[in-house]
Amino acid sequence: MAALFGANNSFLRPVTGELPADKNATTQTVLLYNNLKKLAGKGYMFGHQDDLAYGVNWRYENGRSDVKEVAGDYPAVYGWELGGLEAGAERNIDGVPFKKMRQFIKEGYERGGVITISWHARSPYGAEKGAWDTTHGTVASILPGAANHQLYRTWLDELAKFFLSLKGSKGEAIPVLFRPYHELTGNWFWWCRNACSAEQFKVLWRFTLYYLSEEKKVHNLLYVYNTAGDFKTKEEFMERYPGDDAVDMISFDSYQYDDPAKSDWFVKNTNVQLGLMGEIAAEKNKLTAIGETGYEQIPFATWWTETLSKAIGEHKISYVLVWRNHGYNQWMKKMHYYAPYKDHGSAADFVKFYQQENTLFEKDVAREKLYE
Ligand code: BMA
Repeated sequence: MAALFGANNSFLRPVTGELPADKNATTQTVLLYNNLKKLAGKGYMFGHQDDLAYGVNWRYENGRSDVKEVAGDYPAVYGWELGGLEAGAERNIDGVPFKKMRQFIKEGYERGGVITISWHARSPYGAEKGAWDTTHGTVASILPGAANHQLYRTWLDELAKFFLSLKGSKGEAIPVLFRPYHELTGNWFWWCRNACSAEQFKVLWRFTLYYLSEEKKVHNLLYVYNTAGDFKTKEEFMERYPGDDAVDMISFDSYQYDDPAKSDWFVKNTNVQLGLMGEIAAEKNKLTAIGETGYEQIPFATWWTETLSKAIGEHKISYVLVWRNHGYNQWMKKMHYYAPYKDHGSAADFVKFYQQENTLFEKDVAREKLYE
């Protein structure tokens, strides 16, 4: 987009282009928002959670990425996770030090990639269950006027500090697709459908946006509404939608659990859901994405071109992100990964997926100059 700036200061927001939910969003954030709208017509970006931090059988080695070792290119979208930051932890819920995360975010952004951040915030009650404590009415307790509201503000203070510390080489704030309270239609987190009313959820969302942008002056966020993969109608998808003025992107998470050799359920269902979401997005002029997906361990050699690619089909979305490559997970007692690594059984098919015209990796998005 040919941006016009209000003054001779590149950090001021452009006076042309549509503004996102945060009307004081920074220049680069507004540019990203507008550029993503155009990019969706060309293809969808591939994203991977924690891509630069670790992979199957390695941890914290400069420049490494399982995706790059297979495809020869980094993902276009980097997913990161803030769970634990609200409580002042030095490492997130999956052991990633926030200091390193900040550096990885900068690296990805400087190469032209897109950053998205989720937040498995701990419930103030269930220390052990963390985000997965659904028994205490946590949402009601943190809303304005309620017992834990001041505590909630301190959580957002920690997040604000982190967001404001994300700086590019010219000192500009790095834009982030912030996806809080993800899978909100599920029944496993304290912000899910079974643990709060639709009204409470909307207030939580709107307060969060207000507090971060107005009180903490965080202006580098685009807000991503994200349901679980369980909706069958537009009404179900939208039941807890906090409002057009509070959301920039709509999305859902959906994983493959059955065997794609025996069932095409994932392909069909995802297609239908993308259709429903696409209609809403067109009506409301919002961006769209599959916030998380994957087939754990990818035990199907052609999952990328035969399943995922078909599941997305001709739908115009901004990105699809696969979850993290933890490797062997002691707690789960199994291998936990969603992107292929070198010599993995689906690696050859992933290269084909990479070569498809409509899949965008880092080199593709670098050419698009999403922040200019
Ligand atoms: C889940 C698993 C967990 C992890 C959580 C938050 O899907 O990967 O191991 O702690 O996401 O990242």
